[in-house]
Amino acid sequence: MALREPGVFTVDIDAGELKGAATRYRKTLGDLASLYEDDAAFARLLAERGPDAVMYEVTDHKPSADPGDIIIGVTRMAPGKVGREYFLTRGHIHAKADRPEMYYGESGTGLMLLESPDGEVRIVEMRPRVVCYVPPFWIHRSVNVGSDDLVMTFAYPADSGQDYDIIARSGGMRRRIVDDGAGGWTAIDNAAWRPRPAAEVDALYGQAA
Ligand code: S6P
Ligand code: ZN
Repeated sequence: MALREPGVFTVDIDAGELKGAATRYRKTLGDLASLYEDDAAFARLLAERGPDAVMYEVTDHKPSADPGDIIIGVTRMAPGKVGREYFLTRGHIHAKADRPEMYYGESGTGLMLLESPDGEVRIVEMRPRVVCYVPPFWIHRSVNVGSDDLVMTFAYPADSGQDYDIIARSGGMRRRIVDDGAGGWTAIDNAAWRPRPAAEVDALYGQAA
């Protein structure tokens, strides 16, 4: 049997990347329209920084998409806010929804915002050396609530895939993470959020069979 060779990479905390990893993508301000509550604040930031401003960047090693294999990588997120809302990733549920993930805090302070298909919410505070286990079936989004880059290492099953549309279909995630007025953060209800139809929830959980 032809085995794969071991992979060796370096987590470059200052650069916020996995050195030696072959794949990389960036999400710019222009890519993230409609994720934030305050359209006017988003338009102002867009005018100020331009659509190509890098909001977050992922470097990863994807050896294959085989069941049982893993993808490992590093996410670096810039700090900042759109209006009162802290910078966030698009967020997703895994396309194979029963696939989990782990995140490890390297630098900066942030949150892992989690939402179950039936609308339960959990928030995990991330800082260096904190490991977050994202269980199967949880929608997950990272939020940078600090004033520096948030850098996290992650690993997840190689056949997971990502479904981004689940968040748009419900009018966003149920909670938004905003400035509490004292330099910290607080979670508020997203007024546009709609519960997922029972058939959609059942179809997701049906994937566990
Ligand atoms: C993939 C994993 C991370 C995110 C990355 C960017 O399952 O959770 O690699 O892709 O943190 O977030 P997003 O929501 O834009 O994929
Ligand atoms: Zn994921």
